[in-house]
Amino acid sequence: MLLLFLKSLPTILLSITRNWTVRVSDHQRTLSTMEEKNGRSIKRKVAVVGGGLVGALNACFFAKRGFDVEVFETREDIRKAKVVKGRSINLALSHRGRQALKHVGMEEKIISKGIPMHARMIHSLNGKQSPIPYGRKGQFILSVDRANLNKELLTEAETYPNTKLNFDHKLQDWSAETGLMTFARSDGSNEQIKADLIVGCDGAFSAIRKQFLRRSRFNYSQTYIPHGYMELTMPPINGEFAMKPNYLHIWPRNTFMMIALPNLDKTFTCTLFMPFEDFEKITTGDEVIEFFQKYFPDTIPLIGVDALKMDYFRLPAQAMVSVKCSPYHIGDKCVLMGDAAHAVVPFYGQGMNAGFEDCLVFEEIMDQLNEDFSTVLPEYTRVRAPDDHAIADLAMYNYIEMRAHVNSKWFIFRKHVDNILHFLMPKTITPLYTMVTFTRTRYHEAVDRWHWQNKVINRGLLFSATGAVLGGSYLLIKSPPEITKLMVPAEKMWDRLVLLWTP
Ligand code: FAD
Ligand code: EGU
Repeated sequence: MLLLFLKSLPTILLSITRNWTVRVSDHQRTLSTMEEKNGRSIKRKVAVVGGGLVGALNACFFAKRGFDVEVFETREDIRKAKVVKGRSINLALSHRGRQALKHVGMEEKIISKGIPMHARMIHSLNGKQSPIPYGRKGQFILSVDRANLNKELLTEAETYPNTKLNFDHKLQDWSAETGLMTFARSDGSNEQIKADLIVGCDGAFSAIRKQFLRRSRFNYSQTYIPHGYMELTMPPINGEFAMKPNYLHIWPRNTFMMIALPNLDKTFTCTLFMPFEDFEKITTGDEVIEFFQKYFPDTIPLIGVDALKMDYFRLPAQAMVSVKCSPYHIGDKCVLMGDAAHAVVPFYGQGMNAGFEDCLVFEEIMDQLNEDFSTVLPEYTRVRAPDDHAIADLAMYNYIEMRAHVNSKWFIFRKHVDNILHFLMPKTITPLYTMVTFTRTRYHEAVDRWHWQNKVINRGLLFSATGAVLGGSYLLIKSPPEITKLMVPAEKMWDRLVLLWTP
């Protein structure tokens, strides 16, 4: 009897799960992708909301596991679109992002279209350029094109027979109780779709997250920084890059900063970071040139006076927001990843990298806990939230640090100090950016280690200073005749003090 029951269990389960999708659109329809294929076990349905960088990568991860994946994206298919509007043109891809891409077999394809950046190039006000390597020879980051990366990931997701991409599907609302989602189409119609798991990858202004906000014990904070950003294109000169290509170019100017990353078409995308109020002060083309003449004079001939005057007014400065929240899940129904879970300010070049690593961490937990959503989701929040919060804090910290007192001299000095200490004590001191950029050290552990290292460095400095004072005193006592020459007579000292005080 029991045996009979066990034998028929698959069939029973099958009939229960058969109608996993209920599409109730203007014309009600039910998807029937669930036909049994040669008795293959039925997989649950995962809806990935948002077909941006993290959503497209996540689709690959879930498809690889054999889930039935559907991606829902507001925009039209960017592979067919003529003009792609959206945030930043290129991004710095580093180790964490690469490891995630590698897991779905996409690393080679993406890096082959990336431009390695082995060092920063610091531009001083007087036009001097100073390279500061990121690390050893093999340590570099890559400048990748956002649109291309997104397209490649969507195409890769689509190669799995168990994936379906739905464009022109804007999530309006969803129910945490039933998992029923409502999408708006551009023709004014609505569609309702149900899934076993909803993965919210819909960016910093996530519509999925809205349901989280209505629940008790959900922590949420968002901060807009006073800076905005604007992208300017530096064209090639005589068919060649206008500056050295394999660098991340930086113009640190305290409250203002510009960064430039190379593109495959031999242009650079320059991103100007500046307080909104300063952006608003500049209202004419001549004022733009005047401003650049004062702070970024070396870039004027490279971008071009006319282009600069045009580019600056093409789009208003864009805002940057930092979002932290927890938990990342609701029951066994829904989980947030990428910017939807943690938007970070771009001052560590880690937003996408962290989002890609989210997918990889989720994947690792799926392995550990046998794809049981009811345990995987809480575990994911437990493991991942402290790390995402740590990178959000770090990026914000770096923003505050850079705008407070980082000019080119300070930037060069600090990076050299970091590198020298690392060279002297490679086992004890690893620069923070190295742990963040070139390892998969958990972000929160990198921060802990950084604090610990700073303590060691400060103790070392205190120790050296004490040693210097003691050693100096010893020498003075040992050879007193020498000192009388160094000492300033009392009356002379008085003159000096008076001089100091008189304006
Ligand atoms: P998004 O890229 O925002 O994608 C979200 C997707 O969801 C979009 O396609 C959107 O259309 C869709 N969507 C939104 N709402 C809905 C809805 N209601 N229904 C359906 N679909 C919806 N990161 C780095 O790692 N390195 C860098 O160098 C770097 N530089 C940056 C520079 C700047 C100026 C900025 C602003 C960010 C930078 N970032 C960088 C961060 C990076 O851009 C983001 O972390 C990354 O894009 C997050 O990807 P995402 O898929 O989570 O979100
Ligand atoms: C900002 C905007 C230099 C792309 C942080 C470094 C960034 C990027 C740095 C943008 C900086 C700042 C680091 C990388 C990277 C540096 C880093 C910042 C890429 C601490 C497209 N930042 N960015 N730190 O060390 O670790 O070179 O828009 F100016 S890559 Cl702000 Cl490594």
